[in-house]
Amino acid sequence: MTNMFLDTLAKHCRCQPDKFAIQFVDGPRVTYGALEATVNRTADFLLALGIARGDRVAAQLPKCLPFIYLHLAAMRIGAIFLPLNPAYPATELSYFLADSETRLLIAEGRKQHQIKTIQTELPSLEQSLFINPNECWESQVSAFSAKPKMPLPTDPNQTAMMLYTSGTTSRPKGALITHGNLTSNIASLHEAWGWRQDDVLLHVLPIFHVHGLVVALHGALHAGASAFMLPAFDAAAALDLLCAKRFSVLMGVPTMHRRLYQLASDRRFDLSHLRLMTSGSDRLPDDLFFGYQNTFNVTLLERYGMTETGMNLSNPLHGERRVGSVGLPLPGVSARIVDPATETPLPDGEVGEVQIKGAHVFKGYWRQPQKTAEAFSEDGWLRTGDMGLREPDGYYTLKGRAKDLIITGGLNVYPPEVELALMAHPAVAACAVIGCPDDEWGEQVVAAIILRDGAAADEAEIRAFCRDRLAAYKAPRRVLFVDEFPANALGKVQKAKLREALCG
Ligand code: MCA
Repeated sequence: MTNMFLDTLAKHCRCQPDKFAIQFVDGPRVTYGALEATVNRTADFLLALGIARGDRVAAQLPKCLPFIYLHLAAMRIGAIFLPLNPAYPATELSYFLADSETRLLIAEGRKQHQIKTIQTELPSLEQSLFINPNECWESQVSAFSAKPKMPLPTDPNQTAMMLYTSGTTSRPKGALITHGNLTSNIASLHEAWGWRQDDVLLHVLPIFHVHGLVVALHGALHAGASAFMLPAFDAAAALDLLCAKRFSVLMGVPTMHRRLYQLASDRRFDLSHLRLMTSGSDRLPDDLFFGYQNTFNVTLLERYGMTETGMNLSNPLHGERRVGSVGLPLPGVSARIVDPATETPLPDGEVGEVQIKGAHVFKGYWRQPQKTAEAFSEDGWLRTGDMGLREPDGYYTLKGRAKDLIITGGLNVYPPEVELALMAHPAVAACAVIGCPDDEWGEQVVAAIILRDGAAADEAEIRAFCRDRLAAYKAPRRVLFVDEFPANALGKVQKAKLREALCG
């Protein structure tokens, strides 16, 4: 195995201490030397709080420097870092913290009240630290040692991060990502995408997901490159910055690319100085691929990944970036297409389930041996739940999903989770949640509801009800009241027919 990600980062910190590693817009430039010192101080701070190897450390923070320091510091001392979407309401947060038996939570000061309301449900949560993300973290840990107190983790099987993913049949599961997984994936992307030390990344993604945290931020740090961070995606600010020619890399989801493209309207911008602009987390629509070529003189590089693996397939840096295709297996990644019923490999051109193997594949779900076993075929391939085909020249194309999943703005929403929330409403007799195609978001969450006899509820009330229980992006954008659902002989709702009837 190549040097682990944290070793490579430490090497950059030693060899180029004055180089700019990370800068938030309007914030100070953090050099590699300063990054190393603050991460070490933060690690020492965590040790002083009693955090030990294997403990879960959760952060529910906006995109900010303290988040990055805490993330790297927790991994550095062998703890398991759990990033949480700041949009999670108390009910979801409570589940994640309880299930993971998190010992330490770091959150924004304004969350204090929310945590108090769920504290009794969280016997393992020994400490909650409320911070102001805009205050200088460096001064808060200045009393701690800038010299590492313990060696970096050396066991590639040791868990570095835990990321919750929902499922079609169960509550969200904590995917365990090891130091070896991170190292393998980042080394593979380094090679495939030609990461360079003089790259400057414009970082526009959230950092509580694999895409923004691992693929983009770790990617830049592993290369010894520089990352300029926007705290939230803003198409106008991003386009101004991109035109200023300081940047060489941008990674985004199709909704972001759509907003940039729409902002350009009928103007032309030459962004060809960017050597790499990627798109992922959802399918890149063909019109956007071609629109980008015409408007920005850029051919987007589409790739395919998932939380459990990081990146799997990618269009090439050099060579054909094929519209509608997610490209070829990345270095060190094996892919195959199988018949979902028999799990036997299918010939090129036939649609089946995409399965993946490699050192980047996660080690399992936290305390869910059954779910972990179900995630893999008998011969050890990860069942992605995505359908696709392999073309004779090795390019893969995705062709829908075997699982009931909606992707909106690059975020996964599992209909059963939304349906569970809806069923808690006293007026709802039955419901079905579907994804309707949407130009900007890819898909929109739409709920079809049958009301109980004599009960009344309107769309606004149902949406508000969901938003109290679910992160805003999971709440239905549209609520439609119907008298019945198309069902098969066993009474199961036929979602494909419902989509045909309701998506219009
Ligand atoms: C925000 N809203 C959303 C979403 N984001 N609704 C549905 N889907 C979303 N993704 C809601 C807001 O709560 C708000 O609701 C309304 O939409 C409009 O908000 P707006 O300000 O326009 O949105 P935004 O804050 O600008 O966010 C849009 C976004 C964001 C920038 C596209 O969703 C985003 O950063 N997406 C990237 C997600 C990502 O990183 N995915 C990677 C997952 P209201 O108006 O009702 O208040 S990792 C992964 O998938 C794998 C590993 C992979 O391959 O990458």
